[in-house]
Amino acid sequence: GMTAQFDTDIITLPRFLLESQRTQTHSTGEFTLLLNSLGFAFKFISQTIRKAELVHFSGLAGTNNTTGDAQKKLDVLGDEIFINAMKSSGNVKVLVSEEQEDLIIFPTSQGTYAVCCDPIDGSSNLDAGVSVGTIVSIFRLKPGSTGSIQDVLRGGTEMVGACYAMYGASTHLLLTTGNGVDGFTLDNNIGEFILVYPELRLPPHNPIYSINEGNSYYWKEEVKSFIEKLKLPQANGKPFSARYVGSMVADMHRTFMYGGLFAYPGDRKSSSGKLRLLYEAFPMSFLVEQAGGIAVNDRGERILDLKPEHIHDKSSIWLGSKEDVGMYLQHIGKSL
Ligand code: AHM
Ligand code: MG
Repeated sequence: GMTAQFDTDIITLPRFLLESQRTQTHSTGEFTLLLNSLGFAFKFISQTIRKAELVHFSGLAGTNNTTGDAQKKLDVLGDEIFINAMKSSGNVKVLVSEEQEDLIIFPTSQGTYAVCCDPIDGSSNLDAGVSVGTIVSIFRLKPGSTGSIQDVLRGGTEMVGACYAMYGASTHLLLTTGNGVDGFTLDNNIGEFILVYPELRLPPHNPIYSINEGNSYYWKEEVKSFIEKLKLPQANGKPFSARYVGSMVADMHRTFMYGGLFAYPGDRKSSSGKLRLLYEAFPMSFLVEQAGGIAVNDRGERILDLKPEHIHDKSSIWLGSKEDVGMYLQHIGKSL
C-alpha cells in the first residue's frame, strides 16, 4: 500500500542522542544537551549559507582573521552563530574557534566541556556555491578545572566526541562519541537531522587521491614520488583518479562515502602543512579511525597521539582508507 513508501519511524538526531544516552553508561544528560546544541548550530549555519547570496551577504567583510586570510562575512556570521549556540547551551566552558585568536572562556557557564571548531571550513569556495562545512572536537574539562587553555592543549586521544557538518547539495552530519561513526542528513522540511548512515564504515580501498597538486613544487621528495606512484597502473591495471574540492569537509565526506585518501602534507613553505590540529586534523582523524580508516602525519605518526602546544597549531595529514593510507606508510618505510 501507499504507507509502505513512507518511513513513519525515523531516527532524528535528538532521538538518537537520547537512545544512546540510555544505553551508554558513560553518556551524561549534559553531553546529550551539548550535542543537541551543536545540531542547532549546524542547522542555523546551513540555513544562513543557503540564504546568504540572496540577501547580498557574499563578498569580503573587510577584516582579517588570525592567519591573515581574507575573512568573509559568512565566516563572521558562522563564527557568531557557533559561539552563541555554545554559550547558550550552558554546557560549554571553553571554546576555541579558528576565527578567534584567543580561546574563549564563558564566565557564567557551569559547563564541563571544551569545544574547538572551524565554523566555516573551506570558505574560499563559498562564493562559487561549492560545499563548505563546520568541524568540531569536544573535550571534557580536566578534573577540577574551571576552564583554562590546558583543557584543550591535550592529546587527540582525549577527545570525547567529534563531528562535522557539510553544507552541500544536502546538509550532512557525521558524528562520533568514540563508539563508531553515525551519519545523518538534514531534512529541511521537518528541520531535523535524520540517521541515514548508522555505523558508517570507510571503504577499505578506492583508488582516489585528494591533494593540492599545485603545491608539488614545494613538496618533499617522498611525497612527490608517492603521488607519482599513484599515477602508474596499479594491480588492476589502472592508475588512481584525482579528486580535489579544496574544502576539507567535502573532500573528506567523499572519502568517507567512496574511500580513497586525502592529504595535506608539509612542504618547503610550511613543514606542518596548512590544517590546524585542534579543529581540523583531530576531529577528522577521530572520525576516520572510528570508521575504520587511518590518520597519520607526514612521518607516519598517528595524528591522535600528537599534542598541540598552541591552540592554532598545524599538522601535516594523511587520512582515509586503510589500504590507501597504508600505501603511503609503506612508501615511507613504516608498517601499519
Ligand atoms: P580554511 O579553514 O581557511 O577554510 O582553510 C582550510 C581549507 C580546507 O578546507 C582545505 O582542505 C584546504 O584549506 C585547502 O587548501 P588549499 O587551497 O591550499 O589547497
Ligand atoms: Mg579551516
